[in-house]
Amino acid sequence: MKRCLQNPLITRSDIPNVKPYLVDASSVFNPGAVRWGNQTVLLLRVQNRGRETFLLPAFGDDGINFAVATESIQLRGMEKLDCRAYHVYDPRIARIDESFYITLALDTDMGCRIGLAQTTDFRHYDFLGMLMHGDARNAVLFPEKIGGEYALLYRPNRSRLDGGIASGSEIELAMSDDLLNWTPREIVMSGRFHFWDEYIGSGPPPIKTRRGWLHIYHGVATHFATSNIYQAGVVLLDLDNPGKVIGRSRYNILEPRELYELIGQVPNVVFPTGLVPAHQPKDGFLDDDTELLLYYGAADTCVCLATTSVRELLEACEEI
Ligand code: BMA
Repeated sequence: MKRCLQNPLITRSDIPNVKPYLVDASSVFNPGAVRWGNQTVLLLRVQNRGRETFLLPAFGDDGINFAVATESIQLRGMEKLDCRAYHVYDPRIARIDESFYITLALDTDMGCRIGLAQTTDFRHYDFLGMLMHGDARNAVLFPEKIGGEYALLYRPNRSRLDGGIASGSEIELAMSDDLLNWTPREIVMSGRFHFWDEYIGSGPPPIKTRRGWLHIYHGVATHFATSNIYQAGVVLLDLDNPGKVIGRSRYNILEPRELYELIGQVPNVVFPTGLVPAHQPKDGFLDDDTELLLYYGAADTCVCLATTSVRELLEACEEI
């Protein structure tokens, strides 16, 4: 992956003061990203000095320079929840037909849950509900139905990392008729203990190529005991049966190397959450030459961009 020379693209100093809660922001990271007309939209995870979480949209036409909105988004319908969501974070955006669906992590008293929101204009957002009941994070929707059903990848939290954070080493597939009621189907992939991706979770929603669904995920290496290393890798899933892995990168494709990735609120973190093709395919399949823009959080402190191509990701998936 090639880091953008303008990295970090968005830092705390780019966040406008949104009185009374969001003044002098502490950090901005893990953005959802999607192309909308001629613009790229980012949905930024922003924290204030109370370590409270806000989601702010940012808009730009060149994929590099963004104007951050002066208001955090409000999710209509959150009051339907029968529990308090302390933090709503790590948005992933999938376009299905003319709607944008946003999968979210919700920190509640029962643990972490997956939430779903919808927008068509990035001004009004509806909270549709919580998906599934168990502790889970890192949910991403496929951008179209597969075999007549919606498809979702998610990562159940069945382990605890040093430091107490709930994590997991399996990405699973669930299917649904209505986007709200999901049936777990199968484990798609597991972490590789002792190597770069011991604990894993989905990054941005998968993208469609003729060879399969390309999916960027994050892997956590814990074997350096005092410091977890968050990296990015890629996997290729079967087009008709997305529970089947066709290829997987042996090496990570992006790891913390630059100072803005090595040092910050949480050191040693690249956390990919948004993937935007530079050109939209006409027939639904991305060509091998298509440039891809990967937006990621660095050290849980700022937003960065690295680029690659469909071809390079497909080649990385042949490493095993
Ligand atoms: C994960 C999530 C992410 C975060 C990452 C690194 O477990 O909580 O939101 O960026 O840890 O701290």
